Amino acid sequence: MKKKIVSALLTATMVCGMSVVPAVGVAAADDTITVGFSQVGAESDWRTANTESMKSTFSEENGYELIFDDAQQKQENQLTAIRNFIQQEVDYILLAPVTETGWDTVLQEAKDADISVIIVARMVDVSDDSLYTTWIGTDSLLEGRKAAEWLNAYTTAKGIDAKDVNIVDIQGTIGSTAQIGRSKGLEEGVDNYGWNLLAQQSGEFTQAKGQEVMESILKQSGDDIDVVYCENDNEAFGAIDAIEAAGYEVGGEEGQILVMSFDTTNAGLTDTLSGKITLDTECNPLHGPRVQEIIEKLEAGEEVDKQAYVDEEMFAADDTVTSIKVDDADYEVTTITQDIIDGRAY
Ligand code: GZL
Ligand code: ZN
Repeated sequence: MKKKIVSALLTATMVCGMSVVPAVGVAAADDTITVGFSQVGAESDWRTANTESMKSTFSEENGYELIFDDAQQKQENQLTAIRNFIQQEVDYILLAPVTETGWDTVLQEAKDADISVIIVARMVDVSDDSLYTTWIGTDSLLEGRKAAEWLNAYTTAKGIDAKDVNIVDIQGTIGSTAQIGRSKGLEEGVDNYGWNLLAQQSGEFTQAKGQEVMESILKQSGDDIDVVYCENDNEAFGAIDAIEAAGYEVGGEEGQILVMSFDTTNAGLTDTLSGKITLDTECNPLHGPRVQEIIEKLEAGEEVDKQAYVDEEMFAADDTVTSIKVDDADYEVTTITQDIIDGRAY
């Protein structure tokens, strides 16, 4: 536990636009930085990679003491964890919020205790954004829009009329940033291109729930389904099992059910290579190094941006579509190979 540095007022003098911050009166302190991390749970491969990235970054040898809490996807457990971190007077609180709302009170308590809160991966919807220092995340709405543009380009290239595209949306945890953004991206595509949205139901980002939801929707309208839009890879694994168990084939060809997914985990890209998943849109879980960069800046008294996005790619089973456009920006669609999978960090 780093003793609270009693630092005299750091005076910043502006010299031609660059702030020079002399360290004045900073008492010596044991320099271990204590970080309390409230993690959503362990619901997906993406989450496992995210946890691993944080644990390997905030290690003892790197000068940190990490207090890790797995909330099993329950907000009340995250609230308890954050209050424990405040009690333990940690130096920083990292929060991966299970859903966007319900954080104002506990973040006010952290602010009153003068503890910086860094939001990771998903976003919080709070009345006053001074309740957190910064947010490291991924742009889930852009991810959804990219996937929808790909679907339009893919069906157009295959000569499929939009009104013949019947889609099932297996949503993520309702109210989480990733679900809100990915669902919205698809819904905009439905409005723009005229696809039919047959069903939307939450698969809670897990394989088991994804399979269960897919089974029930297949019973109702199996023969009508052309596309299943899974809001993460683990839902896709479950949906594929259900589709195949019901006697249908997954894939991008005529008569098959086309599966789209998000996260580009190792297992997800392996299914893309085999053609079971036709498009996997990346969502990068490796937030550890970026959060560490932020903490080091804060420790040095530097300003940090309120939001930092990471770049994300798209991987497809074939080269029917090689690039798409969202808001005048071009995004490459990479045909997946085993070499690419072998060369990735997760
Ligand atoms: C994305 C993250 C999502 C992943 C899922 O930022 O919140 O939660 O896409 C995970 O795999 O469960
Ligand atoms: Zn993302």
